[in-house]
Amino acid sequence: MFAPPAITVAEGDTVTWSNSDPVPHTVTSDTGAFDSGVMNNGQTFGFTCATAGSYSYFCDLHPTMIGTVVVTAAAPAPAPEAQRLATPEAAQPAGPEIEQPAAPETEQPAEGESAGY
Ligand SMILES: [Cu+2]
Repeated sequence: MFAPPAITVAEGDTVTWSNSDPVPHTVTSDTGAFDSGVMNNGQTFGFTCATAGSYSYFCDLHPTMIGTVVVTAAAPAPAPEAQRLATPEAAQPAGPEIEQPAAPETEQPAEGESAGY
């Protein structure tokens, strides 16, 4: 079996399968996006996920073995204007930090706890 059966990666990542079984397997895309061919024990196969999408695959020798690679789109690069506005000055705090006193409720004992009898 493929483990894990489903994996999510980002565009540009490479997924590598390795066959740790004593019997041969393949990693074969349902749509022909990739096909490892027969992989014997210890062999590996890598697929670079250049395009976002969902890629179902199976083992050509054991068609009940199935898996999915979900490729998410890479985050868009920041616009040039946004980069110009992100100056070091804007990122610094405006002044000294002010410590907030603890809320009084948390400092007092629960009501009735210190009452005598
Ligand atoms: Cu197989």
